[in-house]
Amino acid sequence: STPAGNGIKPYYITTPIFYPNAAPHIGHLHSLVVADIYARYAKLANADRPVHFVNGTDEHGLKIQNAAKGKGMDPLEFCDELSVHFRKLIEKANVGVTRFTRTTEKQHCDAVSHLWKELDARNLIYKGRHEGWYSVSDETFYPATQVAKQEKDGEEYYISTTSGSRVEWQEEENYKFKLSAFQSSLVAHYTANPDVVQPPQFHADVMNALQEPLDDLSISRKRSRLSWGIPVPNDPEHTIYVWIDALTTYLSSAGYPWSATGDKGYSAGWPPDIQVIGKDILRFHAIYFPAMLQALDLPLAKRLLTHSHWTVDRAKMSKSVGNVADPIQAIDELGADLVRYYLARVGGRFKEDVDWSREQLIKHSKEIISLLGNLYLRATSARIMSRLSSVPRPSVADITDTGTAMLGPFLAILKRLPSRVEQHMQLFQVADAIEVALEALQEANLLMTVAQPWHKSTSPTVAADVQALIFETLRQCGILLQPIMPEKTTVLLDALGVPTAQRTLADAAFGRPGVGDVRPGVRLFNMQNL
Ligand code: ME8
Repeated sequence: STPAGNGIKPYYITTPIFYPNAAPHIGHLHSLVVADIYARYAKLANADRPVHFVNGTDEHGLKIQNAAKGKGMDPLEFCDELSVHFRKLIEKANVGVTRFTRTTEKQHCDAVSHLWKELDARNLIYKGRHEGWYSVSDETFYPATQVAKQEKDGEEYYISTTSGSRVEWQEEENYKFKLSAFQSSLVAHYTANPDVVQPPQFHADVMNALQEPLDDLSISRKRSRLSWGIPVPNDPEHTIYVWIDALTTYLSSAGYPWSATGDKGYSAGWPPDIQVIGKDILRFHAIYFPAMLQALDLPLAKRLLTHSHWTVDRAKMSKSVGNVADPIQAIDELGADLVRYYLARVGGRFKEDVDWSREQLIKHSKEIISLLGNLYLRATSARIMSRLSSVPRPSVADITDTGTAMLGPFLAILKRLPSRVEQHMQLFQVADAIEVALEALQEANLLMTVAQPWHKSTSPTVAADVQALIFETLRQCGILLQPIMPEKTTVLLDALGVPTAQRTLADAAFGRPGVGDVRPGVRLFNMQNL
């Protein structure tokens, strides 16, 4: 189920695979939407290049083992039930995942065993004692410097100061991966490729983390403690650490170990063009996984797009805490596109945490309904349509500013619009890309108000020019916003009569042919209750 090769390396994009210990929340949808925006954008940029988009569920480990036990369920049955919710969300939100991987699938488990054996064959695995503070919720050890004692209702316990999760002291003999051997090659990689980790502040975090000596990584647990996982090859008394298992999904979902192709996965898409992650798991993706890949002599991901968190009343939304916003409920109320729009518009800056609220969701929905939906209705109003019924629509490339001083600055905005959006997208500034389109829509609305094309005091020629430029704005924005709001932009471009073959990124250039028979009165959003 990996894309067929035609000489072009598929565009490969991944999101984290989620723990199915509870139903998905808005944070999960956020990662999915961000990745979907780039997957769709890649398609618009090059329709011939296959897109491979991976997501799935991370089903092994203590966290799931305990959650299933708490429900009195068999862990696989438990995962069967919850994994479905993640799939449903993907469908409902129109996210174009091409491969949904469950880590309990045989093909994946085989890939993990293979990877272990490869590391072992390179002498990078050894048995040693391990002790430290383990968080089941985060499935990770924390150094003593990141652990603090807490007291609540007379009970004493320890938490990680990084995530706030509870930690427990654990000591046992287990297998370790020689992570320390990759310290200098990782520093060299990030020094030579300072653009990999985006936005730049997270590159700085990775460089800082690499200033500290890397400890070898404990990569197995005694079976008596953790039975729900993939056994260590040739030592069934140990279970493979869930993060080694989970990170291997990115490889297994692209067909690793590629014994048949011999091209290190290139024809299946390897390496990823973009891996989208939340900042909580930066270390796993920027240090552990690249070290594993270096160990295996495989190319590293080209970009690691790291986003911050959605909070509720400033606390990180999380399944364990229970302060979550339900994405299904939001989509049922407003439709997928308005939720996607809000996530991208507000969460698309990636640098800092943002607070989720229904009021903000409604406020931003109204913003786009008014700027885009109402602009369409204004430009195709009955009065304008009847005034211009016998005036031929000018070609926008021929429109000049003669006679009015209004059109010049607006023409300049439209001419620059596609390249400005593209620049922001390439720099992973999704929110800024959207804002550039919103500015153009705002100016278009203003132009309508000032030029009054419906009024008899405005000459029919000027009125026709103004209407043609509004249509052009709608056409350009319709094309450029397709990755954000795929359904609504399709309705818009259909209503404008833009042929489906003329909706690529290149078609967004000012003055490209496109607008055909415009259907008046089409309501993009039907939201009387907002
Ligand atoms: O960490 N805001 O799974 P997970 C924004 N299985 N994004 C959020 C978020 C929030 N409040 N909460 C979660 C795991 N996310 C592992 C990953 S990958 C090989 C294994 C998103 O279910 C964000 O992408 O805890 C974060 O990194 C991910 O969900 C964690 O999901």
